Amino acid sequence: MGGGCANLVFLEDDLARALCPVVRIVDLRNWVGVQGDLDLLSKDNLNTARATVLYGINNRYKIGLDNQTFECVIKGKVLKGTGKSYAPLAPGDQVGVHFDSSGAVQIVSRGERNTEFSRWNNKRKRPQTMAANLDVVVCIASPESPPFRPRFIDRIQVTCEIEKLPLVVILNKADLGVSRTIEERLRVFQQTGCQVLKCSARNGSNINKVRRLVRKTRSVFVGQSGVGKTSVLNAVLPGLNRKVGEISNKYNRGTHTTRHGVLIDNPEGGWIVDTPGIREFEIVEIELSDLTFFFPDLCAMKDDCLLTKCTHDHEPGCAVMDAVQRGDIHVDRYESYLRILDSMRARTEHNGQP
Ligand SMILES: Nc1nc2c(ncn2[C@@H]2O[C@H](COP(=O)(O)OP(=O)(O)OP(=O)(O)O)[C@@H](O)[C@H]2O)c(=O)[nH]1
Ligand SMILES: [Zn+2]
Repeated sequence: MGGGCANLVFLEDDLARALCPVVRIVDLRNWVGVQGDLDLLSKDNLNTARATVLYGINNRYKIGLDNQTFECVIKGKVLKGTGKSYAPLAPGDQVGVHFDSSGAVQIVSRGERNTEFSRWNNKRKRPQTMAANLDVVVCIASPESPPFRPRFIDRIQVTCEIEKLPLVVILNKADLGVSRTIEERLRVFQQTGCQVLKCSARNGSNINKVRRLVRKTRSVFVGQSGVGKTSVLNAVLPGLNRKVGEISNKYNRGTHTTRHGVLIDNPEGGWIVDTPGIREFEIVEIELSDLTFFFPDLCAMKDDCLLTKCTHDHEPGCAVMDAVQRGDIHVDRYESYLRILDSMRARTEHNGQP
């Protein structure tokens, strides 16, 4: 692993020294799972290092520590303080790992996250973190095969606004042609604070721009299946050669080639998390009345609404609806807002909450 993502703490014996040569004592006190156990950690579990989670499958995790990777499990199977989420760890998480004298490696704690990118897992009714400790989210889309779905990107943007994470929208497969309607919708993303880039993993156009964007940066690539997340990644990091999927002829969409999120080290600094294609993206739980804050274009209008508690879907004197009428807010953005509002209301009713 590059980028100094792993530092050894409480280094005591030769085994740990051999496993991880970088030595730096760090304070683990604010780490989830550590509170109350610090004495135990420092006195008895001396061979503890700090590492980065690369991926996890069925409670088994691959972690990166300097230039090595290790397979490990969570000590006691549960990390204190992480019970309310779909999984305790995500790619990008910083973890404290313990090496015992037999060479076994166990995760004992998780570092506090600076940022996280999460979706709502409707089946398990919990937030599911796709990547942690990010600098930027990169949403990849395509004009065709699969078709452009701007309302999907809106949901990614709302999530980034919630987390205060910058979003870059990349339209891959630009070699297939980009319609005026798509250009117009991309402009809205630009106007609402996102960086927008068109590229083609197939003919290499603008791949150097994507490369510059992710250099020395911690990022996650998200998008529907088949838009070319892995293809862009392969183009940006030559020699990577991750498996690329086929577009199914029957459904004109991807075939979910990437099965779980994986953190990939960037030799030029930083890392990228490649994630599985997402079919439906549900937003994590927020106060219904806060949704407008996460649509910058709607938010700019809302202070002129007649009612302070306006939800902008039926109220008289609604400045947001007026702006949609005038064409100052893109009608499809408003549609997106209404659909999210609906799904959040349905979720609240389902949970039996007021
Ligand atoms: N025309 C064109 N096709 C592309 C481009 N990039 C990728 N593809 C094709 O799109 C298909 C899907 O590519 P992947 O990279 O596997 O897409 P993905 O988004 O990673 O898919 P999942 O892993 O299923 O989420 C493959 O057949 C690629 O060859 C491009 O720039 N132009
Ligand atoms: Zn309103």
